[in-house]
Amino acid sequence: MNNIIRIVDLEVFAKHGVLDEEQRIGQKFLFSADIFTDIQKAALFDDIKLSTDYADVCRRIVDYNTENTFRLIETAAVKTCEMLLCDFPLIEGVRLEIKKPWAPVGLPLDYVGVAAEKKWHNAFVAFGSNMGDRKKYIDTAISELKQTKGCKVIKVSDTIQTKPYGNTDQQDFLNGVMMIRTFLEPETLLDRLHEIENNAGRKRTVHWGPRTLDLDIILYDNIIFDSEYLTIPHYDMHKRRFVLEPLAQIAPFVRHPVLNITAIEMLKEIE
Ligand code: PH2
Ligand code: MG
Ligand code: MG
Repeated sequence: MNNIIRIVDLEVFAKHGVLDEEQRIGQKFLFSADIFTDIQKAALFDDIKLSTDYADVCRRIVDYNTENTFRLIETAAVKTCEMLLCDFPLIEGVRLEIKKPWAPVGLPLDYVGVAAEKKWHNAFVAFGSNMGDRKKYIDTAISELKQTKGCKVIKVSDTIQTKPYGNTDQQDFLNGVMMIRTFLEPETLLDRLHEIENNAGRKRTVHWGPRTLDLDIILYDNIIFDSEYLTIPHYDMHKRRFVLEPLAQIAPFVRHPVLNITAIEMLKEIE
């Protein structure tokens, strides 16, 4: 992300603040943004339609922050980043700083401020179902993810019927993988996937038991992440044909960040 459109110290009179008088009277805020976007094509054709008009961006920042009030400038910063990613399709990422020069601190200072960064990430989500109307659970999940703010479904693999792996005494699965673009952080994305599983009536009774809907994050950019609730890459993805086959169909050259081999190579390894 080396191409930047830069806005510095845009003045916005807004009512963000924790104190009553801040919410009532309002004060001056200064917004600065580094907009990460590919400017090469616009430069080549010298055409504004191939870029993002900084005047439109400035107007949206002003409108959004006068129409909404937040207690924290943290919230204003993060939500303004998200708004810009949603409203301007060519923006890949935003680094935004908000300065509050009149912050009621009661001590002389230049300003207080926060900076936030948000960008689109590429992630792969594996889906599976082996109970009830399997196709309907999967189709509904895909459309719910499409309607999720901060998630765009880019590609969906064919759905394949697979024998249960692990606990084999259960119905066959329908499985597939989708590629998404998201500005949700991995754990926030996981929360949303759990919500969609719950909407499908998913009950967490038997570990590895039959399920109406299972949604697993298998890759997220090339991060390696491990917490109590979430492991990325998915700990067993490189051994599962029902993940690798659909993954290799939509992203043959995507790499496993730990093993450093492509989806096609992983699939060959298990054959
Ligand atoms: N999911 C599991 C365990 N076993 N087998 C198949 N064929 N498909 C799955 O999605 C699957 C599985 C745990 O999530
Ligand atoms: Mg699973
Ligand atoms: Mg799961």
